[in-house]
Amino acid sequence: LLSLGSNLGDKTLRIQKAVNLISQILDVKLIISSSYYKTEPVGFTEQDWFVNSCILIETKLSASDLLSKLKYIEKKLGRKPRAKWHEREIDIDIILFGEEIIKSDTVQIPHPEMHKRSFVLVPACEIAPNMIHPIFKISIFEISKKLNDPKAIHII
Ligand code: PH2
Ligand code: MG
Ligand code: MG
Repeated sequence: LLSLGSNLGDKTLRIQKAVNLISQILDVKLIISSSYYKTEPVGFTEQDWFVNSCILIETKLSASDLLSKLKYIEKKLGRKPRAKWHEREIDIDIILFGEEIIKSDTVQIPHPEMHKRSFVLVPACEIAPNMIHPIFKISIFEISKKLNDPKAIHII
C-alpha cells in the first residue's frame, strides 16, 4: 500500500505521472488507485495544501528494492531535497508492505505516522479497508474509525 502526495506545481498531474511510472516498474502490478484528495498540510503548516492519493500494488520485489525504485521516480519527477515535512514536488511512501514489519536507518514499515493521518487513511480506506496492520493487528477500516485528525480533507 503506497501513499502519494504533492504540494508544488501541477500536483494532480505529478501524482498521475508517478502512478504511471510505478505501474511500469518491472515486477510491479497496479491493482487499484484511490480518488484524489485535497488535504490540509500536516506538520509544517505554512505551505500549500497537498493532493494525496493511495495505490495498491502487487510485487515480487523486496521492500528495499521497491523503495529505491520509488526514490528514483521521485527524482525523475523533479523532487528536490528539502527539510522534513516541508513542501515537495512528489512524495511516495510505502505505508504497508503485506504484513512485513521493517525497521532500518532509512525506512520504517508500517509507516510510523500512518494511523495519525487522515490524508493517508481516507484514501487507503477507499481501496484497501480490510488490509491488516501487522503491529496493531486491526484493519485499515478499524484504524480509520479510531482516527481523530482535525485536518481537512476533500475528495477532488
Ligand atoms: N506529507 C508530509 C507532511 N505533511 N500533509 C499533507 N496534507 N499531505 C502530505 O502528503 C504530507 C503532509 C510528509 O511526508
Ligand atoms: Mg511522506
Ligand atoms: Mg517520503
